[in-house]
This record gives sequence, C-alpha cells and structure tokens, in this order.
Amino acid sequence: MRPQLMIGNKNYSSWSLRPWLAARHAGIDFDEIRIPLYVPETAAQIRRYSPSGKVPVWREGDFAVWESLAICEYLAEQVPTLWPSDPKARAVARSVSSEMHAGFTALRTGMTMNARARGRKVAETPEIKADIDRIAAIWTDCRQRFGAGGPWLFGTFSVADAMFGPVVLRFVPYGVTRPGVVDDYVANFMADPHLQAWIADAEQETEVLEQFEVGR
Ligand SMILES: N[C@@H](CCC(=O)N[C@@H](CS)C(=O)NCC(=O)O)C(=O)O
Repeated sequence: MRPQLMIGNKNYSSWSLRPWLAARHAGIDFDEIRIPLYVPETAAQIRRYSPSGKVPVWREGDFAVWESLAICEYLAEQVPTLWPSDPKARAVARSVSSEMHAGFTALRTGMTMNARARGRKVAETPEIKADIDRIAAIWTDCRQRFGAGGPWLFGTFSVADAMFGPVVLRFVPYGVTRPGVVDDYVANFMADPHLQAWIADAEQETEVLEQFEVGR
C-alpha cells in the first residue's frame, strides 16, 4: 500500500507544503489526500486520519506520523540525503528547521501563505520586519557556509529548504524583496518544478478563505 499524505488546501496550508516538498524531492511515492480547511466538515475529516486533529499527517496503513518536521525526519530516515551529510552542516540544518517550525509568528500570522495571489500589500510591522531580517540572516549564513554555490541552503535540497518553502509563498504574493541572497533564493525556489506543480494545483482550487486573503 502506498503511503498517504493528508494535506490541507494547497493555496493556504503552509504546514502541508513542507513534507509534501520533502517527499517529492526525495522521490518517495505517495498518494495525497486533500482535506479542505475551515469548513464545517474539516474537523471530523481530519480526525479520521490525524491523532492531533491537524494536517499534515503521513500514513502507512494504521501507522501515522504527524507534525511537519517529524514527517520530514521520518522521510529522511528513508532518504538520508534529505539532510546534509556533513555532521556540522546537518546540525545547522536541523537548527534552522527547528527555528522555522517553532517561530516567525509575526510573519506567519501577518503574511499568510497564499500560493496563487500576487501584488498584495501588507505593512512590514517591526515584528514582521524582524522575522524577515532573521530569515535573511539564516539564508545568507547557510548559503555562504554550506550552499556550495547551488540554489539551495545546503547545496542540494534538504529538509531546511522544505521548511522555508512556505516563506517563499509569502514573499512572492506580498512583494517582499531584499537584494542579494533573499531575492536569489526566492527566484531559485520559484523555478523548482515541484513548487510550480503545487502552485498550479492551488490555482485550480475554488475555495476562498477570507481570513487568509490579506493585503488586497
Ligand atoms: N505544528 C503543526 C501545525 C499544523 C497545523 O496547524 N495545520 C493546520 C493547517 S496548515 C490545520 O490542520 N488546521 C486545522 C485546524 O486547526 O482545525 C505542524 O508542523 O504540522
């Protein structure tokens, strides 16, 4: 039986995008089950699959892994190249992935992910600006020390890139630019065929969740 990844709306579900990108880049076959979020049926549908009541969830029959970063870790057990091979690079990749998983609340709530929107405008409050500055510092440090001149944070695609993918789908719709590493990384990521496939699917979705349509 093929593994299944339960995800939310591709336009809005930033947490779902992370393990989806990791599995696609790792070449792991899976079926995706999309559960539209924040409609009356959502809670009951998610509960059928997810112990935490949230997506994403990775399932292999009765076995479930939940929490985006834990799913990425599980996928990396099968395809170790999802983490850098050098122990110090791997430790830093885990540090920035955990930092992303646990933080950046102002950016995540003020600039909600919107895969298909363009030309939105949200004021960069001091809190949002601080998050953007910290992300810029992380991307610059990782690419300078470990990027090996490639498009990704640690040379080849890693869990760290999967964790920051949804940031790209925040910077693009709200026009967040920073000359240099940030703009370069965003452009590289936007050219990724897997991210493009996700965006194409988001463009086909018909649900509009007003609470996430900010900056119009
Ligand atoms: N920390 C979790 C966050 C998961 C999460 O918040 N998922 C949202 C969708 S992006 C969800 O399931 N919302 C449905 C709900 O809360 O009812 C992770 O990393 O997977």
